[in-house]
Amino acid sequence: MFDSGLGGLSVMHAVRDALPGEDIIYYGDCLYAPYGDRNSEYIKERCLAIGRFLISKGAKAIVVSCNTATAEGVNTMRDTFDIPIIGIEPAIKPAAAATKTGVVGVIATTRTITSERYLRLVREFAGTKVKVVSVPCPGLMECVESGDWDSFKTQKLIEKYLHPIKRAGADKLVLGCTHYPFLSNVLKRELGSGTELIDPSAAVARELKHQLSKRGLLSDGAKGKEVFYISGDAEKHRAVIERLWNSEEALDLRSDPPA
Ligand code: DGN
Repeated sequence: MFDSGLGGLSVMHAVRDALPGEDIIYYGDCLYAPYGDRNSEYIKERCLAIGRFLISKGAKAIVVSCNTATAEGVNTMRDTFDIPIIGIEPAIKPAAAATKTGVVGVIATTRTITSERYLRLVREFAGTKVKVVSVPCPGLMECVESGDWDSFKTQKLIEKYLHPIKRAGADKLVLGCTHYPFLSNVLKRELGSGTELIDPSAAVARELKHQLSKRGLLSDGAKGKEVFYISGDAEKHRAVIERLWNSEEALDLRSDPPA
């Protein structure tokens, strides 16, 4: 699995729950983050470089646990590699199907919200019946990366980004960036109980399980291991990864390239 940083760990929790026997390699591309405001070519190149790295380490499938990288790079990865590549996308479809007020809010990176893939999702699943309020949120992923999950600064940023969504009367908030589930407490506090957060991580984990099982690739091991690779200096991120992954076991944390 990989993300431009540490947000993909929210998807990794869901994958670990669904597939307890699999070994997981997580690649956090912290040195090249954020992807959110980069151009498409840059993101595609990172996707290919990380894909090659994960396959060289024995990956039998890759989860692109980043909405931005999925929007820009998942097709290129599928054209290049012959293993299952599972992406993650803003969950417009379930949100549009479930909204009672007819208004869905989406928070994501600028790159995701302006991508062709995203615009197509909105056209296809919201159509003219459901109003989608899409808000790009520069700076929010950095709040997660720095461990700054509930500070005054983070609360203020969230208040600003949620304002148009609240004003429009949304009763569903789609978390369109894998960093944002780690901000759920502040998001819920700001929105109140009438708005539900929608996170597609569990659906991504189910899809991965389905793809592995279809190919007879499911592991029969009882307890899989986790290895965390970080581009650049992994130690700089240790404390935040420990909080986000929240395991009793010692982290197997490595730098790429090795320090
Ligand atoms: N976690 C990434 C996503 O889901 O889009 C975004 C991180 C970023 O590069 N801003």
